[in-house]
Amino acid sequence: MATALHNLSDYDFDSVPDASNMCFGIVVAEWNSEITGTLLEGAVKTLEKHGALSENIHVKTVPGSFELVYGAKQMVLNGGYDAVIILGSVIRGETPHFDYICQGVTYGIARINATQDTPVIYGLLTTNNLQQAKDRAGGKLGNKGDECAVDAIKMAKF
Ligand code: DLZ
Repeated sequence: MATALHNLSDYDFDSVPDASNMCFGIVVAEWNSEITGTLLEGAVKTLEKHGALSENIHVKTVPGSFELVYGAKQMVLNGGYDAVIILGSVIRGETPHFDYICQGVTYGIARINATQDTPVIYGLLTTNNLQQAKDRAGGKLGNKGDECAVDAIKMAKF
């Protein structure tokens, strides 16, 4: 489970299906945009590396991670996507706000996955500080965006 034991950008290239006929929706949170922008870059680059066409990758932004659930739901209900990816970064502060946002997003996305037919990939970084987020957004532990792209292709094929 610990990302410290696993680089988020490492995977077996040949195990990933061809994505050239697939269409993806990505919802990105604007909060902590330094982090979420890098997650987005990784996700798009990895989808394209596996054949996805740029015109078949549709990106929408929402203000914060809490809004990712609404964004994903709209994409699932209206978009005709093979898979949807959510990308956000929640960094622990001094109040319990962190826990409420993380729980809300996690349950919300799980609920969409349990009730709808389009897979939603969970790219929410939930870290204790900014450095931990940087480590997972193109830093020493790879890029969660890469991992989400690979998972989106595999789930689209599923
Ligand atoms: C309010 C808030 C706080 C304190 N922290 C974060 C954060 O670290 N990451 C994030 O994506 N969003 C944060 N937000 C904003 C909430 O997700 C949400 O946008 C607002 O509460 C409005 O619904």
